[in-house]
Amino acid sequence: MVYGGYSYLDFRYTPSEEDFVVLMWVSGRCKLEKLAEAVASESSVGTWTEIKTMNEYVFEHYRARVFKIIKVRENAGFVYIAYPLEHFDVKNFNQFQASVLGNIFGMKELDELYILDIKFPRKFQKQFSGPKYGLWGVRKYVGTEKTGRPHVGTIVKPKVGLAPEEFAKVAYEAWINGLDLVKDDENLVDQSFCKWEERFNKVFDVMDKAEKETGEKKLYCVNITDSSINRMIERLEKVKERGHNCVMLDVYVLGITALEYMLELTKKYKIIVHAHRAGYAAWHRGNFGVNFQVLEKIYRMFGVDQLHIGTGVGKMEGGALLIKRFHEIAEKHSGEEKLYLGSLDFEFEKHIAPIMPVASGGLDPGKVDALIEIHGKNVTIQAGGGVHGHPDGTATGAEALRQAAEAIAEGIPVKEYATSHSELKKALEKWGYLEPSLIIARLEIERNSEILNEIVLREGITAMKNVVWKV
Ligand code: RUB
Repeated sequence: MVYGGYSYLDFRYTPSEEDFVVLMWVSGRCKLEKLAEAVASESSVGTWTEIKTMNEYVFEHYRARVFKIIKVRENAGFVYIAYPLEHFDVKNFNQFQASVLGNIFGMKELDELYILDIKFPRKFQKQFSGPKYGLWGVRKYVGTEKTGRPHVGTIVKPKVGLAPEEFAKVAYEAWINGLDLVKDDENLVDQSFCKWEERFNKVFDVMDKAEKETGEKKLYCVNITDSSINRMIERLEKVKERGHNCVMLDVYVLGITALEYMLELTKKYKIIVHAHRAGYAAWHRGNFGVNFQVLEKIYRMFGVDQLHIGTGVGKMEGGALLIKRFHEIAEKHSGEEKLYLGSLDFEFEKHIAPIMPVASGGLDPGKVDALIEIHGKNVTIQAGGGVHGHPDGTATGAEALRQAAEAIAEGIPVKEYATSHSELKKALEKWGYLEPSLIIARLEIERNSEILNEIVLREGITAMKNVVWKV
């Protein structure tokens, strides 16, 4: 079988340590082999027809190789492609994206193209510096590296609309009542009713006050995201001038170029970067798309310090198994290949430190026990509605969330802790209690990985999405 005059199938090929390995789901209007060749060709050296300018050296050294195919139907299945390192620029993710995650999404013969996972060779990873703080740096800053309790935080709500003074009041109440972190929402930056500089100064003042009163270090993830690099730099300079140590970036909407630039500065200025992933799902959820685990690896390599990865129990997509995998990519050095999850094995270079996983979206204290089953204690638990929606308001909501974290640190079920902590009790009365056993049962289906694999091999990505990712 050939595409554009050349064959890209090479089932005897074993990827080398220096190859990128890409696992994808492909379906379309002709045989899977042909579709796989089309993708390999268009994403590496080829085009739709034979060309007189192709030579053996180019084909041998720079082409992609389809080294494995798992057919689910004649015209659909899982495709494994290896790309040689020499194909790509040095430290230029955009060029990698234009090749491997580029034209192929527009090819006529494809009905579905979903990039499940990418294994980045260690030599490629060496080009990136990773996070300056990461999980352990942030823990050290907040002072929790010994207790190991989860961090707790809130997103000031309403998302947008409060004036700087009102915003600062909410932040102060949250901090003095036990929260470690307060953040802007993804869509709050510099609107006329809440100008960035005024908000930042007011919140910084109350943060300072709260730190003195509580004796704890606090984080304010002030959103500096902007389509103008200059405006982001101006804000960063102001953050630095006041001696503040944390900013937030909407990393997906920024794109890699702006992100890389900003991370160089934040590392130089020793500022912690909280990464909100708003918009990632446009890539992650469709039939043509890229799974979040790919973005997550990139963000860790480039060096954000904390990253939203989903909850597994809250309002946003992603079941327990998938979110556990995202947690693994944030926290662990290496992980196993799991076909039923659509994931390849991974190993980070030593210097690419773990990042702090942020669980956020639809959380409240009653979900904390269940959440910990997925994430363990190395997690930042963030609740917006789940703090400000407490029957007695923000202050009591913050206390309740901190109590839930203390319960975890002491190894006491949140439900039990609530019997002697009225703030927590009221939160559970309002939102209920998610039994951790439900999540444990969901996680346990992994024990039957052979059965899960069988289902996925029989039904393809639909089973992955409906049976495994949503569980
Ligand atoms: C949280 C919220 C955040 C989500 C984003 O508010 O809306 O923006 O965490 O999702 P609330 P994700 O606590 O009131 O639900 O973290 O999955 O990217």
